[in-house]
Amino acid sequence: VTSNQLALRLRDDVSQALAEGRPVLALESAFVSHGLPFPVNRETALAAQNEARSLGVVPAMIAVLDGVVRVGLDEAEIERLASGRGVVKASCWDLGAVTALRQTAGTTVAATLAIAGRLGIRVLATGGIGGAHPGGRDVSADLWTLAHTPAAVVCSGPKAILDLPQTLEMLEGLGVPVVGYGTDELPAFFAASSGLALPWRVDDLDTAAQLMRSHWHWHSSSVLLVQPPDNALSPEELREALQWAESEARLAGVRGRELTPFLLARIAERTQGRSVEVNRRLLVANAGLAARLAKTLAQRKAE
Ligand code: PSU
Ligand code: MN
Repeated sequence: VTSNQLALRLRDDVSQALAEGRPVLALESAFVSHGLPFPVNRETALAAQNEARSLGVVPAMIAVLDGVVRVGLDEAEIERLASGRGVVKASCWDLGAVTALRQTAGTTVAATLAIAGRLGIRVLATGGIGGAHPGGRDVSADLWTLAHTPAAVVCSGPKAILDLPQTLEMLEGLGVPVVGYGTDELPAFFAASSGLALPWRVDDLDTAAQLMRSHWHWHSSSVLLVQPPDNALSPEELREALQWAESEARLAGVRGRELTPFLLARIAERTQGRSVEVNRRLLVANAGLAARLAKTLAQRKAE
């Protein structure tokens, strides 16, 4: 489907699945263009897609290619995002510009959610969402977009580089439920736990789907379904790497959309790639959980 005016193109398998009410899983693409190093980024993207397909769910990685909003990518297109050359990172405030100016962009959770939401794709998987950075001056657009888009976002919590208590408080204030999948504690992306108690926990997908349907009936925000990584960094290793990364960012004066990629890259350096391995595994695991959730939601709808 191509609409010149809207510069939107859905892959055939995605538009067919949507038309027939079969489950579709949205995948963000900023982790490919800006989150992980090459070639782990490409392999992770392909593994996440395969995970969804093996569960009978159509993966729809969302990105902007030459100014066209694309929903569902093939290998060559993922390769292009992964190579990083001439690829920008687009959040919500960039969306109009990257399309009008014919740019190529990996989309953040916020931008991906905005697009998926408009198309009626209700489940999105990512590694970790953005949130409030320490110091309070930088807050990700992810939070505000979650606040007004009815979707399920499966992740391993907010990224460990954030002020987690503040991010959780903001999610509460914005009316975005954070639900532990088999956990009582907020996972912290690279770490299995943050020490922060979650308001709610579910242990099966039927209950998760029920919770979401009820939530969306009364409110139009996203629900975060969170699960910890199974190969987390130790708290000490993470704390040390994080402190170093933050001081490097301060020294280099990095800010704005560069900050998250900069911190992730420094942490990868400091942990000799162990953080990359955690990130890779949790992205694939989250795609798997999200795909099973998408199936459960589609079944319940059909009932
Ligand atoms: N998850 C990952 N790696 C990433 C991201 C998420 O495992 O790189 C990206 C997401 O796209 C998220 C973004 O929306 O980082 C947050 O960026 P910012 O803080 O600039 O909003
Ligand atoms: Mn930011």
